[in-house]
Amino acid sequence: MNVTFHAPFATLSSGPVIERIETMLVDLPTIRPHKLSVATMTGQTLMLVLVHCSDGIVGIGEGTTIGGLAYGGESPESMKLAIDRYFSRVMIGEDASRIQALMARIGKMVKENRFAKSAVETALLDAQGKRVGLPVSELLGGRRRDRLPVAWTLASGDTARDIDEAERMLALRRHSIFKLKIGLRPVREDVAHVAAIKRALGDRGAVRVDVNMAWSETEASLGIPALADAGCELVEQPVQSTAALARLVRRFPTAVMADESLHGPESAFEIARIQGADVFAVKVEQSGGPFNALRVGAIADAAGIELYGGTMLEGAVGTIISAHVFSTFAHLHWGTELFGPLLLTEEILQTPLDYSDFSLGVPAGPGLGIALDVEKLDRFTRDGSRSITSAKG
Ligand code: MUC
Ligand code: MG
Repeated sequence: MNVTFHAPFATLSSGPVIERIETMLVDLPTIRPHKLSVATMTGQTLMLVLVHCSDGIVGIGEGTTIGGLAYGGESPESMKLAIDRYFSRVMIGEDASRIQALMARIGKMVKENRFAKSAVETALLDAQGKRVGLPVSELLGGRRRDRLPVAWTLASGDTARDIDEAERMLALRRHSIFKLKIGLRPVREDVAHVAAIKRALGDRGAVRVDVNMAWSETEASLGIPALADAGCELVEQPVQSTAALARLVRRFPTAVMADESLHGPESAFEIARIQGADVFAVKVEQSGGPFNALRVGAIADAAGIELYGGTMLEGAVGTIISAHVFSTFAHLHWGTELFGPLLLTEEILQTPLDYSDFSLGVPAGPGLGIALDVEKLDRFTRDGSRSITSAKG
């Protein structure tokens, strides 16, 4: 009898290695000004990262913020710098197929920088999916759904214009769930704005609001019951403080959702521990990448907290990695808001995403299942922003 003995910690044969990392900033206009309480956006900057591997496969990832640094500690420019200068030196020459191990190594050398990590992890997953011929959703445990409901955000700043926009979305059968951005005006004016939109839409459209932390706890105490009376079904991040959010959850029956308070698994655990939200807006970038977004989802499930698939108003790449992640969630009670590419004037994919029947199709091809339109990207890439880092420096 032949018996083969294996060394207990023998390393497996090495897979394809990372040869080059390319980054660029792509500036795209929005179809109209997008007014949030933290910023008014007239354009969006995508930080794209391309991971070139020795087997000829290239993985794509995206990092996107809202209003530059208005929403958090990272900007597209800071992500690009972090990847060019610090991530690359950890990644180049490493096995591209050992994604979790590589992300752990990066985590030792690079603290924080959740959005940049998310972009890089996305690119590695895209490459691995292309390599093994599977959609990223299958690498993440397997999709449970092929389509995701998609909300649209009404944020023109004008009630009549928002109603027109909602009517257009309903007629196109693109969206029937509407998230209204409020918090810039006095509470009473905001409530009147929400009530007017809900009155116009009736049962044809669901109405939710996102306050983006603009209210004090006192304002929220006034606003939440008035919004509920107006027919609003969900209030997202009305206040900044996690403790105040938890108090509001206890005081009002209306569903209250955490967004900015969530920064990945540890914060998810902390909010779950204090029963500080009814719903989590899971965002892949805010979570620190696809794997951490899955962990946030698992914590929510264990705590009985409902889930919503959030967006950082990403372009196509960031939107589709989110779609792959959200397609695997056991429960997705509140649907998603993966409409980012529809807010941009330019199509950057060879084949546009499938937005129809009030939902987004999760691509079925290998990796992310999308292909960039390179000519279009070249046209919108910020001058001098494209850089390539390789072993030669
Ligand atoms: C946020 O705070 O949720 C999501 C939709 C939108 O219009 O803004 C984002 C950010
Ligand atoms: Mg939000």
